[in-house]
Amino acid sequence: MTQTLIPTQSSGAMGAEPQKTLWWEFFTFSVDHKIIGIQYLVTSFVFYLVGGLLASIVRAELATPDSDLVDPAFYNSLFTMHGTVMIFLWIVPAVTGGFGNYLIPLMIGARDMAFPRLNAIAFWLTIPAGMLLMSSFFFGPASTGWTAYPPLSILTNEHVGQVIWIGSILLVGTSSILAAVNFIVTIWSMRMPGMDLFSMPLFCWAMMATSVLALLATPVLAGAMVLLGFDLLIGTNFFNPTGGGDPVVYQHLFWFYSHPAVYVMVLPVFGIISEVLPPHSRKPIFGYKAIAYSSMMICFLGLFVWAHHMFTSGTPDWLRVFFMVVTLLVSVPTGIKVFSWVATLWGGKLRLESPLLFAMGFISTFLIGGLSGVMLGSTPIDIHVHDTYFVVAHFHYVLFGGSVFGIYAGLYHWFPKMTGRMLNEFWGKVHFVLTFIGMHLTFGPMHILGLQGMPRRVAQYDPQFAPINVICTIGAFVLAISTVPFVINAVYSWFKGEQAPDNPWNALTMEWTTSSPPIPHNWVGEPVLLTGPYDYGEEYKEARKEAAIAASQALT
Ligand code: HEM
Ligand SMILES: [Cu+2]
Repeated sequence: MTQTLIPTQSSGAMGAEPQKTLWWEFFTFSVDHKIIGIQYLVTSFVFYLVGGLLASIVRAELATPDSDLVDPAFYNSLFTMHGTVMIFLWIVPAVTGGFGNYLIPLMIGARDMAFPRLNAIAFWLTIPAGMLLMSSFFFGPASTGWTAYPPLSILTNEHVGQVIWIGSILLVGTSSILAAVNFIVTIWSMRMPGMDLFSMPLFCWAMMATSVLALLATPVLAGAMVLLGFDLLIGTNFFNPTGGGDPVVYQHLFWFYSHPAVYVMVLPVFGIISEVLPPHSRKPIFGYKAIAYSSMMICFLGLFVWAHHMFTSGTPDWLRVFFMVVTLLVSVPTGIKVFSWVATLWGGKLRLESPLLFAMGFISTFLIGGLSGVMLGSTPIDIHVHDTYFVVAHFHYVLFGGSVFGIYAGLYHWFPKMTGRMLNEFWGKVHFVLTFIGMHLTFGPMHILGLQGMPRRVAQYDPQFAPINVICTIGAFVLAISTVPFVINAVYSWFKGEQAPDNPWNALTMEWTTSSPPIPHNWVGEPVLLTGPYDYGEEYKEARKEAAIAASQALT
């Protein structure tokens, strides 16, 4: 692939000798944000495979109405561990720790994160957290759902597994808090000269909103976990109704974190999409400020919607109305984003390669998840389909169609920067098609199952639901297979792929102005800002030419 002269925003390090990271460095306590970012991405992807394996067993069990593959008690553990691994060990670390760490310093022209050692500590907390959680398979893993509602979670037979589960959540929570502090300080205080808040890439806005949310909400989860741990271990009665405790208080504390956690899982992905669309459609992003402000609006509103998970928990009517209204309001900033993305694509010169395909897959599936979310947000509908497969369909459209598609878009887009190699495009397309089909086949029919009344979290079900469940299970196996071309492509390309140019997509954000992979400390000399992050298309042609001349003069 040839390097055309799109101006670099910076004068430093285009064509500099790339950073050669030796394989063993990925296993060290490195303080380099790029190594830490890749450590997060690879580790969390391994956990994704674990979570996917658990999901496959769950779906295999559900291929028939009887509980014939695993016993029902173990089935409970399987979906509990699946949900926990997917959220706490895959999506959250991948989108924040992975992409956040790798990209933020590069995008704002900084040499590293504000607190590199804290950064390494945050990463190295996730490994023991994951191993701890996995170790519970030897003792009887937690089986009370990823929500661990008391009184069930205090009275569970899987006492040890539940305690391990709490310990593991506390470790990943601590890691999240440390990472959030680091992101906020870095974005706020380490931007390069000339880059004000409104000229930084939208991914940075998204990470700012995410980190504020994580910082405000995670300590509340930690509090809930500690109290639950006390109830379990030393017999306190915070949540135990027989001792005068209140289980509903747990639900409030849990969802005060866990609804924002949904935004922690999708806001960074919104950021990724805003970075992927402009270079691959050769158009400026539509509505920069609208997208930036809508991230902050989602961050703010997202803190006041948690009790929409508790419409059937005896919540008083006036409070249900409040939470319903705020929940529906969240669709405004989200709609603004979707509108802006579609408007960015509109009339663009679309380069229909894997990054853009996954980004468009994201927009379409996330939209469906958003619409079923609006339905669930209205109290009467939620009361009707609460705890049915409709809810399972909804959150997988958001988390799989949203987060996972976005992560893949980001991986295909930045893989050349991270490794200095191109991914194979043909296998990328195969991966996309299989994932897209598998995703809709698995989760689409679950809407119908839910509306027909099939409850979630059950190993056995009424035989009338069998045909649709077979479709979902086939879809899940297509999804499992879809990962194979990606894994092979990624591993092969990392070692043997076509050499990547510094800027294969002719993109304008700062990370593309240094070598692929970037040199240690990212730039030789001071990086200089020459164009806005999204100055694509005819209207900026002259400006880009001038910037190119200025850049080449600065180099000589
Ligand atoms: C890889 C394909 C996936 C398949 C086939 C799959 C399938 C399932 C199934 C069958 C359940 C059980 C539903 C129930 O009985 O309530 C479930 C639950 C769940 N899944 Fe997935 N899932 C997949 C990916 C994901 C991803 C990417 C996430 C991201 C966070 C996720 C998060 C969850 C959560 C939070 C639960 C709820 C667990 C609970 O009820 O405690 N899943 N999934
Ligand atoms: Cu929610």
